[in-house]
Amino acid sequence: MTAQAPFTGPTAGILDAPLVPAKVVIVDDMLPNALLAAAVVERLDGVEVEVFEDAPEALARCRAAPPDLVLLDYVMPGLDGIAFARALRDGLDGEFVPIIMVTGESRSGTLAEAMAAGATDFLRKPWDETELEARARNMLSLRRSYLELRQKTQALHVLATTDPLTGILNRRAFSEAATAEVDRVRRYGRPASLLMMDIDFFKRINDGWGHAAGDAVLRTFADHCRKHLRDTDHLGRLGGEEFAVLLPETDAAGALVLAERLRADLAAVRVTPDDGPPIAMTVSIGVAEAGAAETLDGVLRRADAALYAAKQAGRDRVLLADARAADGVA
Ligand code: GH3
Ligand code: MG
Repeated sequence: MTAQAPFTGPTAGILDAPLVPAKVVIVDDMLPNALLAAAVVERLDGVEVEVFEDAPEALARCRAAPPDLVLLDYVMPGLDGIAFARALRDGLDGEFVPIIMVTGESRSGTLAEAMAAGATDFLRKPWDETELEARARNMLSLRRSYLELRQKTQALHVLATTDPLTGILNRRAFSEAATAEVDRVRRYGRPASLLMMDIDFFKRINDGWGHAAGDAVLRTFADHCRKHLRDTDHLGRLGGEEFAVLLPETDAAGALVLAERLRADLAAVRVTPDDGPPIAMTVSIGVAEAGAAETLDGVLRRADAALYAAKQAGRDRVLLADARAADGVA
């Protein structure tokens, strides 16, 4: 099984990703031209320039690691500026990388053609140094605004889908992911199972050791589950001390094995808050395999009933839901 990455903060690694140095790629089959332009662009603060004489090689580089700006010659043998711009735009999956098309071509329509192919700006040869510098600065600032906006959008997405205490999916994000999997069961006949998990006598932990210790137990519980699950499994906190896992491509037998392993290993875990003795916990788990025509609500209801039965039977145990209910049999 592949362990999922531990939670280190809701937006860690997104908002603090560095935006400098800015990478500028210059593509021109005439090396002296490219070097002249490089000398000008390198004057800008925090800029690193890479020069390419070979357009296909430059395109491969830009697709593998999108730069922050491309200065592109219009007329080149093999792959010209228009074809390059088009191929780059199509290969970036919506990512915005500004392109300044550089050309001595004075034919009318060249500008419109370059823009239609994906160029953001345009510079006529022979170019003026201050004009090149100003256009490069503008395009880099546009790219920076784009990257900042993208980071903030990604961070907002994480905040909207993550439970802040544990870092796993919140109820809404879990429901969305689980609904998609249950739909796959109906459409393609693939198996999927659901675990409903509830920590036993959690109220006693809160009452005995305080809310902060209770929170530490919840975090440890989520980390423990994360470690036992695959990247393709969906783990969510439905609220309080109730958690759920949707296991794609897993039938009831497989889900029972996993649930039993989670339960048994968790009973051996100890949470050690700063100023208290180690705290042990147990969990009760209800397991249900999605029926061929069932909705997520139906699977959740059956798994919940099995969880309730596990609590009634003494807690710290795994019970399988009644499969007949999934077929509409009362
Ligand atoms: P059972 O074995 O039947 O599940 O008993 P229980 O005590 O675990 O269940 P009960 O539903 O009675 O208590 C759940 C408690 O969880 C009550 C509530 O105050 C607490 N709780 C809910 N959300 C949080 C949270 O985010 N942090 C902490 N520390 N406690 C929480
Ligand atoms: Mg409980």
